[in-house]
Amino acid sequence: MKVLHTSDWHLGQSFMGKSRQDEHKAFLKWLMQTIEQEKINTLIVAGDIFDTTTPPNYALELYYNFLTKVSSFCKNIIITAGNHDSVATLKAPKQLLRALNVHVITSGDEEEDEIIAIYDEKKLCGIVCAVPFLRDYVVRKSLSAQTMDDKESALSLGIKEHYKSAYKRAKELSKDVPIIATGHLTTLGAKTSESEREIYIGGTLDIDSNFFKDFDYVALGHLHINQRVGCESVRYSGSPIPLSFSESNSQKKVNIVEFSGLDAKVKELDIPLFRKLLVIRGETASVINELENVTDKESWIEVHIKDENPFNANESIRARAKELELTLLAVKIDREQASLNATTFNAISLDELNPLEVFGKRVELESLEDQELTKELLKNFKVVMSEVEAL
Ligand SMILES: [Mn+2]
Repeated sequence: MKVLHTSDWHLGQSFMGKSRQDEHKAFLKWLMQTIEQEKINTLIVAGDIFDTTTPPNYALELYYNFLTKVSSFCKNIIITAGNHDSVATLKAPKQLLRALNVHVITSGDEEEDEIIAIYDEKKLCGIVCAVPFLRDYVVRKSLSAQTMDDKESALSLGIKEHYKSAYKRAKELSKDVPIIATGHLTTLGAKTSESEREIYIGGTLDIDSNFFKDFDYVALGHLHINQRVGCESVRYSGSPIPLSFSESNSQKKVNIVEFSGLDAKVKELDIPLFRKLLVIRGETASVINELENVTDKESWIEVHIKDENPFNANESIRARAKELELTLLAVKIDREQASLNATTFNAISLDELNPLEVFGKRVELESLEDQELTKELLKNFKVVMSEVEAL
């Protein structure tokens, strides 16, 4: 059994108003060639296939065209839903895709069989416990009266039970072949980037790599940086393209996993970079100097400025970038400097803020005296935001 593990494609992402269509197209073409060349017989995509619950048509087209072509030479394709995916969107073509050897697991509820047997020439060679992003309603019910802390531990507990039961069912099928688990979650001690959305409100799961030690390989999604967690066989593949400027320096990879007996040997394979994201930091003069030296005009650029007068700096940097025909997507005030001047900090543009911060600024205008009320408003806004995102 030879497995290729990838995740977090985020097809259809609109990045500060820019489409990622060309990059995704190039990635899927590369992936298809890699699967063929490496003679992969099991492809695992561990969640966040699409960026939003209502992906644009071109993203759906990329997805279906890819699956149609790959299924002619890769006999087992396993797609699990992430927190960005709509269960309904992924589920709709489930039966149809089954005819192409594509297994789609969307919610992991009792109606979905997450245990997938992998055959090679009619011989059982592995089992995948295809666990998607586990939504609240699947892992815990009627916990509304409990406190946040209890909710969190109940959630961690529920998720752990879900994996234990999947492992048990896999082991009942065979004791001699490798058992792989998939997951879409944050494990303790893993590296995060700016583009992963918090999955569970205020929740940090009490799940570390040690919990997964029974599985022979764990194919994780959700975090966008390729990494091992704790041991060799528990890994995130990371996203195939940088999804935020904070990922601009991390080499994007897929993991190729080969087994000798139950032992997983993992090779990290570099994905070619199809478009550079560039972060330029410094004082106005040095930023402008660096902009003048950018040779790859296709790059997308974010600037962090250190300047006494950020408003003027913002204007002159944007004007120079325009003359140079560069794509400057955001100008921000250097974070260190921003926090130093916290009391006088004014955002120079919306680039600076996320929706929660915008709401925070709006609440500030009300000059509320009741601190608790302010806290409560922000918390509720966070809950509403996550519910909207989960639609
Ligand atoms: Mn993701």
